[in-house]
Amino acid sequence: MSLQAQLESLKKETLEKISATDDLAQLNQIRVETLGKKGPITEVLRGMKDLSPEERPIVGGFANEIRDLLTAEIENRKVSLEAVALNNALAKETLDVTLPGTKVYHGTRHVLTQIMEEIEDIFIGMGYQVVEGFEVESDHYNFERMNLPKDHPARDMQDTFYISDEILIRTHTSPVQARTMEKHDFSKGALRMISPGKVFRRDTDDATHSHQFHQIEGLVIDKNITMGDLKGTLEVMMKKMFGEERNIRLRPSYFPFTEPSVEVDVSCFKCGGEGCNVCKHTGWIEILGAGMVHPNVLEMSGIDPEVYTGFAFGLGPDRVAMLRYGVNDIRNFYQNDLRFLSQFKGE
Ligand code: FA5
Repeated sequence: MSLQAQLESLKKETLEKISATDDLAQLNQIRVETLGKKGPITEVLRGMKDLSPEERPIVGGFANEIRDLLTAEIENRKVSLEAVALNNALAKETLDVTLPGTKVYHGTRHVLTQIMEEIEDIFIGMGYQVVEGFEVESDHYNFERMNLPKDHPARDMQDTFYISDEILIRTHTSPVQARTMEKHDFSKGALRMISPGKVFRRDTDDATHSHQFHQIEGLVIDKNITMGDLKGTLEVMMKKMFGEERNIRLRPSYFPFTEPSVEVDVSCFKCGGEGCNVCKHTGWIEILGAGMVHPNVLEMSGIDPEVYTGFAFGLGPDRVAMLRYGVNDIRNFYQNDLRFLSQFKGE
């Protein structure tokens, strides 16, 4: 067979193979086999030296023509096979951008933090400063400066966790009173502060008691402060927290650091005072302890009780939250169950 005839049949055979394949790897194989260094076309071109000078340009031209033709055909086939592969991939991996996205879970501040910040805002609005105290306190500030000397029987009301004889974790936020009073400069005006924070007691946990809970201490000292100021202040706070229709009542009580002392009740949020299971059929719910600051407490902090008077209160925000949301067990606040906590979304 002449060289031209060989090339002609190679061309025909290769064109058939190109159109028969639908696989890119196989197409590449055809290219290497036909046009590669060891392929038949290179072979023909190499054998040209044995041809007569007349034949050489004719065969050479023909071989080049076939090589160019096959190169172009392989390239065309490659482009169309790639387009098919791309279309198949697009069809398979279709993404519906109109489907709803995956929701990102947003946490919220703890319900007790929300309540405490709300109470802070009410008092900030009345010109109070917010003071932070220490959770680890000394016996001196927690008890003695609150008019509870060592061996005072009223210490039993607040049994606690001692770290040493003199160091304990505080049983109430009242030590912040003494720490703030002794630093206050009365030439700059009245002392008005609240102090929220954690407190600890050796109480047995039940539906309304936890060994760790929160308090918000309040203290106002100036000339001519009376029980009327205390009552008015608490009334404003309660109405803001529980609604305008709420009333409060003051009952005589005893705290060593206030004289006189009161327990403050709020009219029941559920029955409005009629009596129900929430208020134990009394129409009232106890929410805080308060009173006029005892002259001994003022004196121990270097304040003259003949010139200055003041009131103080200690409020339990855990109980406020229970009343506000109708939570019937205080322990829910401390068990970190998201099914419970995530109900309080905050504003
Ligand atoms: C005191 O702790 C006083 N320091 C409050 C005070 C301050 C009186 C300033 C006068 C002047 P009491 O022990 O009653 O008082 O606690 C105050 C409030 O804390 C209670 O009304 C209640 O709301 C809350 N409380 C007390 N014990 C617990 C407990 N174990 N778990 C949850 N809340 C409690």
